[in-house]
Amino acid sequence: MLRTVSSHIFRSARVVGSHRVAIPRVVGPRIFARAVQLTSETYPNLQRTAFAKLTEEDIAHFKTILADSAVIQDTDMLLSYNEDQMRKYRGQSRLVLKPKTTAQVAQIVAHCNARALALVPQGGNTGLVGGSVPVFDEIVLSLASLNNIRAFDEVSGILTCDAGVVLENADNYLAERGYIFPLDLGAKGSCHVGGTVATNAGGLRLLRYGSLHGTVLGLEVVLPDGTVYNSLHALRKDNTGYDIKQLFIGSEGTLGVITGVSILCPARPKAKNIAFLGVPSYEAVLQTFAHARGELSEILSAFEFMDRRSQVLCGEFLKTDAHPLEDEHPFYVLIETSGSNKEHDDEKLEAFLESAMEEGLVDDGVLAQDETQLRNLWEWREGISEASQIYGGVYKYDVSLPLPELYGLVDAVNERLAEHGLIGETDEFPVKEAVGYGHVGDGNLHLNVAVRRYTKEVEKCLEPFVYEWIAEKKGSISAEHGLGFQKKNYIGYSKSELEILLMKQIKGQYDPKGIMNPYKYI
Ligand code: FAD
Ligand code: 2HG
Ligand code: ZN
Repeated sequence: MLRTVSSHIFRSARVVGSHRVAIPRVVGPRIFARAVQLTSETYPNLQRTAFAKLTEEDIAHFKTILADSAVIQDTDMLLSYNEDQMRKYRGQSRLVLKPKTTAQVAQIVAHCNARALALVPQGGNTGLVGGSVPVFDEIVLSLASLNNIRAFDEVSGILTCDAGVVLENADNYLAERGYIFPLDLGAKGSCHVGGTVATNAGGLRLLRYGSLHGTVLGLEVVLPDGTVYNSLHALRKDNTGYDIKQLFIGSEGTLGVITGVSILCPARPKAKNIAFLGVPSYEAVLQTFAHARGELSEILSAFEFMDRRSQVLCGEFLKTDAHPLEDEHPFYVLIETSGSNKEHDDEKLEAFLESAMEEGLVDDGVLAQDETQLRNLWEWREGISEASQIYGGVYKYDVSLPLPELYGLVDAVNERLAEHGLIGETDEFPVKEAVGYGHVGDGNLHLNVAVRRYTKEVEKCLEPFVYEWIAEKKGSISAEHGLGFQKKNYIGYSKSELEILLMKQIKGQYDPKGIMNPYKYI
């Protein structure tokens, strides 16, 4: 049974553990009736840059570096490397290369640079801005086979691993040693450590452990000319000159191929609690957050919010109508605490919940009592990302906004879609639903517009409207997913001309031929 804090505090609680439904963790081969449209057809004005075309001699050369099985040309096998997670973008690559060592990556990249062949580094292909798949015929350089743990220091907690280690595998490895990976996200079963560094992913624990710009201590990167940059010395303090590794964190494969990562991992918390709460308004979500920060302070490890519509969508995805809270609420909040003393944490959390109820911030809620319930409650938050896609497609906007303005974007978009007659319950409307949720603790909203089909009309209705709205409120058009293909034309809404110029200079310096992940970023 889920535990109510006390009967007078929480009006209802539902048993969720007994019918636990698992979110598919691994993004596997996708079987869908409708083919994804080629990106070059969706955007017919886009021109292929004059990169070289792949020849039989190139293939023969790659086969001198890699085993034949790591040189993939089979059309069926190429499909999943060409299509993105949202089934929105499709490239036309005719070649996937799967190196197992940094030396092989370096040889491949050097050859591509000499020949002016364009490349797309690819991790778990879970990125949400179309950055991980080719646009035209770029070669896909998959890091999936570069997947060994290199070292772990049980005193300092510093992990050094290959870029292609799956995030969940890294975390499981650390769990056995009493440590935790400082980043967690819904795609953990598929995304790579290197991919998360390349995107500077934020995720569910940023509130507690901070950004990868702080936790990543060193990187190994194959630069666009094939040189290997290595800063895997893993020192916590090093003030000798520019911090070069920072450039690659969040560079989305445009400056080099990350092949190794060393990262500082915290001790795994011994005690964990999850409270799943129903709250009456967005204003109450914010007040609950402020209250939680004050009352829970050092044990608060996540504070996530979800609107009602996102929960309906998630129920459809999870194929259950047994929501953790029986009654409907306009908003929901998931609070996680992590600490070293269960009794202490329980006491603190209960005191916090009691006062939040008394102040009318929270109407209802449940607490997980065991690991299964804990995971189950998380699924109603983590599942929304994939749930948003079940009708056919999704337009995703991952934005930073001042907290008081955050949810206003969801209302504004719903109104605009209604005004344009694009949203409705029946099939004639391309848009099914626009939902809002996200990492309140980080000021990060996820606006997901669930569509039955991708259409130019919907895209034009949403863009640049969404970006203009964000710029007006002095927010950022990408909080954590990056720019990729989707946002490359809109960076000016969040960065000044000078900043963009400086970025272009850096790109030109590292990759003068522009072979690394072209048509993306800037
Ligand atoms: P890919 O998708 O393969 O690549 C992403 C980008 O990085 C591409 O531009 C690619 O070229 C580049 N890249 C990949 N590997 C390398 C490398 N080794 N060297 C150089 N460049 C490389 N993001 C968040 O920030 N927070 C979340 O909470 C979150 N939750 C998610 C939940 C789900 C269900 C899904 C599907 C995605 C989620 N994401 C989230 C998106 C997030 O960007 C990715 O999951 C993750 O960071 C990408 O890792 P990946 O290995 O799949 O990289
Ligand atoms: C999350 O926080 C991820 O769940 C994914 O960043 C968000 O799918 C999304 O839009
Ligand atoms: Zn997120």
